[in-house]
Amino acid sequence: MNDIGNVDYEGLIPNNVDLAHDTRVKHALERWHPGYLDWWNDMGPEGFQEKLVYLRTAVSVDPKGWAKFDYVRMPEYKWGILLAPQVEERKIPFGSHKGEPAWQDVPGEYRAMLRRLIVIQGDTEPASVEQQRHLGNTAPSLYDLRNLFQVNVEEGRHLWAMVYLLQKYFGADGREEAEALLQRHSGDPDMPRMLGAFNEKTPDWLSFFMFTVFTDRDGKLQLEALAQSGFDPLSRTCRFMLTEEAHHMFVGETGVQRIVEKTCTAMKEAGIEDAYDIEAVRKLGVIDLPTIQKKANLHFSLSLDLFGNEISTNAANSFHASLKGRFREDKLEDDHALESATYPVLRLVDGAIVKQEVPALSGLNMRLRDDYVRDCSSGSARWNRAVSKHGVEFEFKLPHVAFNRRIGEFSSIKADPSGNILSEAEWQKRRDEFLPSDSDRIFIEGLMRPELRPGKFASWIAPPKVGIDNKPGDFEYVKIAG
Ligand code: BYC
Repeated sequence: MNDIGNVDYEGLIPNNVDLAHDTRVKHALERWHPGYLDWWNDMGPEGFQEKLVYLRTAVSVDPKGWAKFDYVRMPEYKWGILLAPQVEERKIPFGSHKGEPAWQDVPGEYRAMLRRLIVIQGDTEPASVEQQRHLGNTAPSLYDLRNLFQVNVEEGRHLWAMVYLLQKYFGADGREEAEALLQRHSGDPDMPRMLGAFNEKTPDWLSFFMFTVFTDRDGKLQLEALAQSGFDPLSRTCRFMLTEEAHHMFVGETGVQRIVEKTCTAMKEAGIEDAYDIEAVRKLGVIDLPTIQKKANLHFSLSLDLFGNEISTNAANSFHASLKGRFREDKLEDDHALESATYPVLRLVDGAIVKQEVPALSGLNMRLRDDYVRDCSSGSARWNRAVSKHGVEFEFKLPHVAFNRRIGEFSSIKADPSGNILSEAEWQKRRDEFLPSDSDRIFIEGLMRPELRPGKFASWIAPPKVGIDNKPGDFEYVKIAG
């Protein structure tokens, strides 16, 4: 199991964990598989299940050669169980077990805590597929349609990754949790997904791109933190998942960038200088920049909620237990125990937003969130470069962390995107300046018409600079007629 670079595709479930010799887990996964396929068919991409899609499949966990491109029907995708190669003699990098050999089995005392982390991670993966299931019907091109499906099948595989951990290491409770992951559904009033942002709708393609920029990036940061885990199978699983997460953010960042480019080009051609002349810009069949900013405000603020509360005993406990580390823990230079350290956190004190030093262990969610915010600014910088290249005066900005929050201290106040506290009445009056309004939604919905001819793109988005797998511009990424 240790150094397997290539994947065994012989059995029903491709894997590099020697499932063939692990009959208990193999049978458990085989029992779970039909329910998974039912879920995929019922809750996965609507309308394209029988189509051939040009997808990338992992065939090795070697970083240089792990992907193979070919036409596949999505329900026949090789989901599989893939872990990054084991690092020989890996030591736990943080927490009270720092320096001990990484655990190959679940430490009994941390069983419940570890299971909770794995279940929450697992719950987000199918949730995002559910949220995106109608988007195929309004795809702006075959290129984008294929990228959506690539993201979807990989989220499906990430669910497999968490289910494997549950079934291999958590016995009967793990099997129950694996079933429940298929029973909760995004937005279901009775059995919703566990975290707020995963019960929101992804109604249009701008939302999809923003989701992959901001919410998948939460995935990246959380996976980086779990990749540090003292529980080695979780660490190895997350390390492999991270290789796929990067592509999801690429889809989002370049998706928004292509929308911004199309808008700026159309504005310049029509001689429109004022980015806020929304009516004139919309008449060109493109999305005005202020509306794009409002979508970014919405998805950024929803994603901040995924980092939990400002002060969290859960986060402190899972760090102390060496289960969940910090972003790139192994690159940080401190004692990796944080027993006496402090960390500055923005808090609400007597109705004002102030920075306070708190015990570093309790502030770990915020530390991860700060790393996240820094990482997000690379996305908005990319869009701003596109705007300035076209000579348009406009700047995308990430809103303040107190803006539009539902989790944590700022959920009890209203703030504008600059972090000024507003009264409830003022918020109600100005809300549509900051977040997509009904009329913005109706306008965007009106643009969402499918463009499924090879090489063609909807009016509101520019073509990509290069094709997937270096394919030419008119490549048939999804065989619609076949
Ligand atoms: N919604 O102590 P606190 C991804 C709950 S995304 C609802 O601050 P903690 C992906 C919390 O559960 C990455 N409830 O929480 C992206 C707790 O409840 P209990 C997913 C929330 O535990 C795109 C209570 O409030 N992975 O991979 O420190 C596509 C107290 O809160 C929320 C992970 O998140 C919320 N937003 O932090 C596909 C990693 N926030 O237990 C995939 C695993 C908090 O008291 N999860 N609560 O009943 C964790 O590390 C932590 O659970 C959280 C929350 C960071 C999420």
